[in-house]
Amino acid sequence: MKPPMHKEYASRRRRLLQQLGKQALAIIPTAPTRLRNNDVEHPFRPDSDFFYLTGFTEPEAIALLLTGKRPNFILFCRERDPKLERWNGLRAGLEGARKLSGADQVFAIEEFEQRLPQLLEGRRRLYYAIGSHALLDRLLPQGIRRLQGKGRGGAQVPESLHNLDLPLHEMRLIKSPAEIELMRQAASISAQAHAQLMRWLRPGMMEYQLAARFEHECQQQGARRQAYPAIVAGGANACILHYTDNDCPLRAGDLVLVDAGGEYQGYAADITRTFPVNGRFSPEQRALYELVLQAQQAAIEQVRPGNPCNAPHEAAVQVLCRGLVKLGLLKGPASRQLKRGGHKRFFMHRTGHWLGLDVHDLGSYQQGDDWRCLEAGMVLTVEPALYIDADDKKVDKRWRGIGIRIEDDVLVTAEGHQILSQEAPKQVDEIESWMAQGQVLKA
Ligand SMILES: [Mn+2]
Repeated sequence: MKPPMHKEYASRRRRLLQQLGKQALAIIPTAPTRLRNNDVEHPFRPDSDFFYLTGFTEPEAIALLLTGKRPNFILFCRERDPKLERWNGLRAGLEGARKLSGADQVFAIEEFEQRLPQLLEGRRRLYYAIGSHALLDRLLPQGIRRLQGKGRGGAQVPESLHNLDLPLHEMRLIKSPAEIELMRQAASISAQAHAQLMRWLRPGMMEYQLAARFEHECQQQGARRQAYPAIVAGGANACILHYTDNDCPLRAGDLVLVDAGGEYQGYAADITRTFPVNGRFSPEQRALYELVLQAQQAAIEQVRPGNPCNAPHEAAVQVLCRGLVKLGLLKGPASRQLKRGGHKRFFMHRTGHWLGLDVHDLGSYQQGDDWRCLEAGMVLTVEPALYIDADDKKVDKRWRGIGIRIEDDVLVTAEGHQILSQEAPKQVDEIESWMAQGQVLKA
């Protein structure tokens, strides 16, 4: 991740603090490191909330935000250690971390336990996600007890515990111009990687080879991590929603569904394309594909400020029900199927989700009993699909084993919307001619 944009992070912290009330303290730890096997760790990725507020990317760090007084941003992190750094890589150290994060004070992480009671003193409201961090879950009650012990003279201990998720995740839901720029990059890099896969694919390749190639294309463009494990699903594997085995050969005559997105500077892309392994859709594949595409277009048209966030889903489901009746996959009339959710047999998930630092980004979908309304600066995926089970005896044989999903990343703008992932072809003709060019190149 790039050196942080100081002003941007400072303004996020300021806006969050404004919502926490007087004498509040928010404690935000970064993610713990996780062992993969024996002494090998999984690659570290900072916690999204922590990163959003600090821009600091090292493990073993805790941020404290305090309302009403200075210092109001205190960071605990690892000290420099030349011996360990020779083995495991450089650390920012306390001074480096102060410069990187803009913290008012920086202490060694080892001092956290000892300094905690003093930091809690005089704070009425404590914001912390209980149960999210084993060490803090143990240290916080201890720190409060120690403070109470010395408090016969009247030390102020926190009176109430609050969930930081609510104000913080509301903020994360509306992307700033700087965030939108990064998300544009993440989506563009990933969409281009999808396009490259289409041209590169040949029958007989393994699903995991496409996953590897996708990651390669992303990394070449600076998206160093994947936002989630890629789904590369040939033929009927596409009907498994979160298929990640990716270990089958891709056969001519089948479709392949690729749901993959790179992560750029912490921000996720989440894009799905479904295309024919041999470069040509069969009539059945084409009919279902056109229907999903039509549903996706209807859904995307509903993305604009003021519309309920469920509007894209409703539009997609309407198109799908009508189309499924027309193709004979559902019995009419379409309005009855729509009412009883007949489409759920073939389309069992929702049409999208928020997108941001997390691929399923945080923030509520409802306000009270109502769907919340879309606002400029939100980013969501639009991903209708159809999955016809290979063993579904109730449908004509020719449809069985076809799974199709088409997913784009869409920014809500003041005027309506903007598709961030449009560099990946999705019209039938466009895909076929683009793949044919690839076959010429290979010949
Ligand atoms: Mn998605």
